[in-house]
Amino acid sequence: MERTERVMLWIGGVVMAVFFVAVVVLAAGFGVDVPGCITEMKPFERDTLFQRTDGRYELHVVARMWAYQMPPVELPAGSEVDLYLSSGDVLHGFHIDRTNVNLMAIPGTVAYARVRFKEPGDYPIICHEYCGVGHQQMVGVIRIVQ
Ligand SMILES: [Cu+2]
Repeated sequence: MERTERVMLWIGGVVMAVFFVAVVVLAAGFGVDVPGCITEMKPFERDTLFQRTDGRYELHVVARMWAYQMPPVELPAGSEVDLYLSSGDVLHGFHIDRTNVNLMAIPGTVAYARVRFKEPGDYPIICHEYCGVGHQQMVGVIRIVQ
């Protein structure tokens, strides 16, 4: 092996190590979390919102052509929401603007994400997966108040 090849292999290894450390630091230090798909929970048919503890809520949303079936959501700033998403018909998207929540509503499964709403205001929800002729009307909102 030539010296240049060895040097390039070392540089590649160091760059990969730096990226790995960056991913670990972001995941542990900044709470970056990858949304998951829950396999042990049966898909639900009804939307619900309830308070689990002080400042912590659980929201169940059912996506159907062409609306999100969800209760009116008005929560205080600083609330942490465990979000469970299911689909009643076809594939839908679920993106909450100004957050990192970006889920797929897949029929027969439940998607999960946890989000904290720090700032008051309206957080629009949009479908980012083409789901039929009414796709562009598929919106919702989460209202956060002081
Ligand atoms: Cu859609």
